[in-house]
Amino acid sequence: MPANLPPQYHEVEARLREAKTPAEKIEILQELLAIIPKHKGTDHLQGDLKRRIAKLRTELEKKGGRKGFGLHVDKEGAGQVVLVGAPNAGKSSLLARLTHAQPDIGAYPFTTLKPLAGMVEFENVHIQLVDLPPISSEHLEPWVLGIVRNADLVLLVADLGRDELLDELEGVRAIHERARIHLLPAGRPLPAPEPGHAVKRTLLVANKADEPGAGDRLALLEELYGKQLPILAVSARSGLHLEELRRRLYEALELVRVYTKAPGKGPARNEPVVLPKGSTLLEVATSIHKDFAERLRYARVWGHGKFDGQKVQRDYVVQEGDVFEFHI
Ligand SMILES: Nc1nc2c(ncn2[C@@H]2O[C@H](COP(=O)(O)OP(=O)(O)OP(=O)(O)O)[C@@H](O)[C@H]2O)c(=O)[nH]1
Ligand SMILES: [Mg+2]
Repeated sequence: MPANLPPQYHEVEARLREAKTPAEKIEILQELLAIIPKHKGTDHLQGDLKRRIAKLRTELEKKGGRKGFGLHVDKEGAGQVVLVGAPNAGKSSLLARLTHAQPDIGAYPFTTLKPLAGMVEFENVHIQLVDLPPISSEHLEPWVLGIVRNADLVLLVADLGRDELLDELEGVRAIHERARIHLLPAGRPLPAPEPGHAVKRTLLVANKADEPGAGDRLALLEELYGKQLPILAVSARSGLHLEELRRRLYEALELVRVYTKAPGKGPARNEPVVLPKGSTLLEVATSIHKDFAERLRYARVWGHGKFDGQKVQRDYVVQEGDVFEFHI
């Protein structure tokens, strides 16, 4: 063993001997990995720690831990957004800042082992945000990409604190491309995917904008990625642009909010019906209740494009902020 290990290493290593469950051991091994200095002299030790982590993970999965790992995250709210990125980029920190979820956050890579969802509030809309294990060629479980494939929007998280951020981003994109998942810019029309391929609206979130040198790295990122993906610099630590991020999530999901009212009453402003842009009146009614949709004759609308109380039919394409009074 190399002699230049910091003293904490031996303290943490002592805890490893006490650890009982594979999950505890993984956690401690990850801490050790974070502590050791990264240079040629520790290559062997780093490799050894990584191998032990991988072995324990396999053990956990065989024990039926997989069930609890949730290979699928049920959709909730107005849309499902997934946090995707290299290890340690700050995905879990963003989840913690934007929702009430309480993920594990660590100063070392591979902290997150399973998906965790929380709800982001934007005005009166609830959007589901799902934290995932990192995307890395060192270790990647196939179900992670399965969840990405099923999501409505991808937040690709880059780490402005690291000089390697461009290589890491390329790595993450390459892994998706190999899995036939194409990360395309949010805010532009999505082409229809070829059979067997998936196209995902993507927003590039450049996290850790508070780190020294972040401005220069952001400039580089904008130069190389600015034409390919919309970029928003944020800091989960300082809170910079997190409110803007909430709005961008809503916009990128391409939704409309409409309201319902009973005759003679005001609209229920805190309970929007949220549907994809381009939805019709019939789809609004169906999302409320199927029977109701079948019996729908017409609605009166209060909104931007129409005069107040104008009658509209089932095929009317609803607009942001429309208020409907249904008649059956
Ligand atoms: N300076 C700074 N540090 C941050 C920021 N966001 C997260 N961090 C730190 O970065 C480290 C990694 O954060 P996590 O949120 O665990 O990162 P992750 O992407 O979930 O990591 P994995 O689960 O390993 O993929 C922690 O030490 C965080 O405190 C930020 O905006 N600025
Ligand atoms: Mg994490």
